[in-house]
Amino acid sequence: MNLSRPLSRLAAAAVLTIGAATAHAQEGAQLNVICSVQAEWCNMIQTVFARTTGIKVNMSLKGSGEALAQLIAERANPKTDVWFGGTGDPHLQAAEQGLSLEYKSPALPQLHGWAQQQAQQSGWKTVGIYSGPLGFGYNPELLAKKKVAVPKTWADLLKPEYKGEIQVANPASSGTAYTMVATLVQLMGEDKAFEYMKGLHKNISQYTRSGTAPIKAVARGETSVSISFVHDGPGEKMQGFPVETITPADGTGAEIGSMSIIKGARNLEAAKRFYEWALTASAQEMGAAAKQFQLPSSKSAKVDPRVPDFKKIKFINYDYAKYGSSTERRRLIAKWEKDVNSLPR
Ligand code: S7P
Repeated sequence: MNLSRPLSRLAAAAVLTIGAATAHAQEGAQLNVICSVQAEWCNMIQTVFARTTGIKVNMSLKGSGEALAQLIAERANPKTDVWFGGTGDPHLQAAEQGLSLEYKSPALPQLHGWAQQQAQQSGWKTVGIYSGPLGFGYNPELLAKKKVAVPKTWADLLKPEYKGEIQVANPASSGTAYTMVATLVQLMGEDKAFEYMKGLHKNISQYTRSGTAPIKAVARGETSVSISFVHDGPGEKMQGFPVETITPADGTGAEIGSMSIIKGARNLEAAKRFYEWALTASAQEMGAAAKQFQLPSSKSAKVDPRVPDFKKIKFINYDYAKYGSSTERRRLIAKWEKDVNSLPR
């Protein structure tokens, strides 16, 4: 396989830093991973991990909500060993439902507090691998053409000039969209948040299945505004698309992208090895090398200048334990379906 330049550099670094690991390369060993970040990053970790350890990685790409649904369906006969990436709430739900394995990594002290807290809150059944703020993506060219201002607050999105201009994913299938629902409920209180989402519904052109689809639609000029993780913007921009991002001035939430080992994993030793590797700084720096700009959870990982500056963003105090619980997640999604999605637009 022909590796791109950043990939070959990272592969070389990984081979050097995990040089000892190659000494016990596990010929014939395999690992089944559900990967919930974008394809380029998934492909990179698949290639580099296999090169450094000799363990073949069978990778299946799925958004967070879909990944959780697959793990629930596989419960009696798990085919997955590790779930890498995706929003933290469904990882917490998987932990609560006994789908993931308790595993306390010796690398935990090398991670930021929020990543350790995610591990602790799950009873050590998941861990934070990155974080990223929720905000808006917008196409400056389309907005200028339509003479519509850049939205700066959640309230702005209710204005009539955005009618048919906004895309967001469906919270039943997307962890990104569930993060939006949970953020609004915490920011406004539940009653006001649902009134808000009913108003927003009138301006939505499409609820997509995947959380990353709306910002791709913005980048390609199919819609003017998206509700998205803002770290997904720079990668689109690097491909030459006109897309910018902004976080709402009235406050927003953030995901703790997580990783879990699946209970009943058939390749447990390989799963633990992958897990430890994925927590190293060099493995985490592959996100930016793959044009994905979440904040890495390893305190030693280099932070790319395109990673959103968390210090400049007004964050709510997101209650990950409460909004990651199965009961709360199911209740809010059912309420959104009944009270919001069923309304005409
Ligand atoms: O990789 C980008 C990203 O935004 O996608 C992940 C997640 O799978 C989103 O999927 P859904 O919303 O479709 O469930 C995020 O964790 C990640 O930051």
